Amino acid sequence: MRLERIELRQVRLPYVAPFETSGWREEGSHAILVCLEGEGVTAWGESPVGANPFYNEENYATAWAIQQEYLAPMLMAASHAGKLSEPRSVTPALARVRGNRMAKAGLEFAAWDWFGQAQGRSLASLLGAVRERVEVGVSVGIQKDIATLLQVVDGYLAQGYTRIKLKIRPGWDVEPTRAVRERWPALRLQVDANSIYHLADATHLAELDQFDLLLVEQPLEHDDIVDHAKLQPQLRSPICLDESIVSPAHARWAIELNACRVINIKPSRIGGLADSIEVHNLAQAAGMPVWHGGMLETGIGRAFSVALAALPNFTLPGDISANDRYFKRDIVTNPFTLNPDSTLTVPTAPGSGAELDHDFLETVTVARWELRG
Ligand code: SMG
Ligand code: MG
Repeated sequence: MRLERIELRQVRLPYVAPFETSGWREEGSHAILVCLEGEGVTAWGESPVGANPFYNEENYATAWAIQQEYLAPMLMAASHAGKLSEPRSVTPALARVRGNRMAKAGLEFAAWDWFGQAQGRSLASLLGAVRERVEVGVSVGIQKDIATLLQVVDGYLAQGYTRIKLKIRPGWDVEPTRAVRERWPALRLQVDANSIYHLADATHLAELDQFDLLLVEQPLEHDDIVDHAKLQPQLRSPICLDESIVSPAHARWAIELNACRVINIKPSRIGGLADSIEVHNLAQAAGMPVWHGGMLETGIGRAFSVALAALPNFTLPGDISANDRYFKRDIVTNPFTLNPDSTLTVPTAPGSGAELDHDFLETVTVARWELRG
């Protein structure tokens, strides 16, 4: 891959409804899109960073700065040094920068799109996908009361989604989960705490065991593995780690310490698709299922999620809903729509398969920057 130009764009794209978790509320996407151009190929990736550094330590402003100051110049230099012969060369080329994984992921995703297009191969086939459709569900944010929650869940079930995740926090955990479970006894249901509890809350968290949950996601601190290993034996529900698993090494540590029974893979949190495949493979070797999380990606990032989720050990439904669950109008002309069996169809076109709506993208771009090689 010999790059001639790298472009970054900040977008602002309102959600159909605000999304509220245990620690923050977001009104719309603040994603940074990355465009790579070279050898006649134009490729796109996405860093699905948020408005604030409340999910992890990154936000749109940190990613924007690190990409301009370090990552884009490093990628350009590696490309001109002939060091980018395959998409897996991107991660080592950016390794000198610590952390900042979402910032890196946008560039890494775009490189996979570039190689897919250049080789006439779909992203799914490059990644080693084994499925043509992937099972998906919806992550439901914290609502103002239980009646509203039941209405919102009912709406998603009516659309055909068959797995629901509830965001929980102290004061909005056992009762909303009970209400949903009582109303839909057979629903595939799970909860996500986004790191709001502490090990001392173990007895309280064990109350969730009565609801036959698929998993309890990231109950404890965002960078913890050890306390989760102490919590898991106190719960019947499987613990799933999200925030804590930022690299293949973190996945190995969690597996070795029995800190979880399931891993949520978000390639943006892990810094790219190459390391996400590593996490997938480590979990598979340990007999641990994984599923694909979501960062409310635009249509660009969503195409990468659907392709990755088609790998064999993604055996639980992903937080990868159809584009219209997030945006009234997305920045792609080929949004994903939900199949009647609660799946999305894996794209087969070369590269990621996302087709940009260039005119609409212009209207939602709030900043742009470019580097020429
Ligand atoms: O993309 O549908 C989606 C959202 C899935 O709940 C979701 N993501 O911790 O898993 C998670 C949260 C993080 C959201 S950050 C705004
Ligand atoms: Mg989560």
